[in-house]
Amino acid sequence: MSSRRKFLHSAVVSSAAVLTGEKLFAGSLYTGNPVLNDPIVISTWDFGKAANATAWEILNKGGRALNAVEAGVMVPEADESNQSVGYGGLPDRDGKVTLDACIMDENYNCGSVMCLEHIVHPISVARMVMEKTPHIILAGDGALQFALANGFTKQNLLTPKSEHDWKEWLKTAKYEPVKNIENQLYDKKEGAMPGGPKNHDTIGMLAMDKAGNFSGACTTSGMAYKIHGRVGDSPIIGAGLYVDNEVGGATATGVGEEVIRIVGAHLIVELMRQGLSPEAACKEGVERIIKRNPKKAKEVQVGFLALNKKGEFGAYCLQKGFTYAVRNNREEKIYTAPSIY
Ligand code: SD4
Repeated sequence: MSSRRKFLHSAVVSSAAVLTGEKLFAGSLYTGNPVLNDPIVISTWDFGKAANATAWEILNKGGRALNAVEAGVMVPEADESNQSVGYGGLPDRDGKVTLDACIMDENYNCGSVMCLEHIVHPISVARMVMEKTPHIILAGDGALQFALANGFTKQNLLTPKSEHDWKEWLKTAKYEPVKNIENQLYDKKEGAMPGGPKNHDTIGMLAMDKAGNFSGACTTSGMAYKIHGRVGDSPIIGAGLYVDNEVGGATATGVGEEVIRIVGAHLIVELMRQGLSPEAACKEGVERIIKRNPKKAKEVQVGFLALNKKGEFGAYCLQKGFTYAVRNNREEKIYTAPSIY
């Protein structure tokens, strides 16, 4: 094809795509009328159930979604048996437990901490960044300094169990950062990171309160044995978490690098705005990851979870095994997300 013909051809193809897009979404643009007096909280993985129970106490009394999600995710943060969130999280390759967390409310207010050490509840530091500073993100030593100046206490987060697991990993770990990171991505048999906890992962939580307002929180110790300083999707607003009070919210778990590339949570919220159901939007998100690199997508896990203003929820993931927990007036249940593979 001549370059002029090639140009004309692609121009026709792209205008057809735009037209199809308009047709697809015509008339279904999301209106966002909230459901009132019917609160709901959803969160990633089985351990989300206990976190939801705490969030539910607040929602059921008419409390604010923001307070519910903060209190909810504090449960796994403090649970030392959970080796992928907060206290007891698996360390980076240097043996340091570094935590990532973010929180977002119904007014686009958000706060985030990245690579924070020594603090059991990074989510509360993230909330303080949101409420007490003109900033959104604090990272590393600066985040720690801010936390300590605001009444948080320093604690050793590396439990004997996580230290033991890290030392075992060190026996075979080759210092080849990229390869090692890829090697620990996903163990299809176990549904979790090899050398890491089984079925334990980031907690992302979304809630709608009785007033129909949304908030979300996301907190993690990130990928086990990562390079010191590595930050995943979880504390990045738009990637690991996004909330838009007109539409709903979305959160992510799995290999953060894949989620960041497609700005996953924001993408899913925007797809819901255009009329997709939470599940269909999450599916489109994982398909976007496959489209970029189909070979890589087969080797990693990413799961998305979403909730809209009607109180409808849904999820989708790459590999089998992603579960999420739901609590509302009608049910307290763990669902298994549909997967592509
Ligand atoms: C990260 N998304 O740091 C987080 C960790 C996670 O399964 O969810 N792992 O990339």
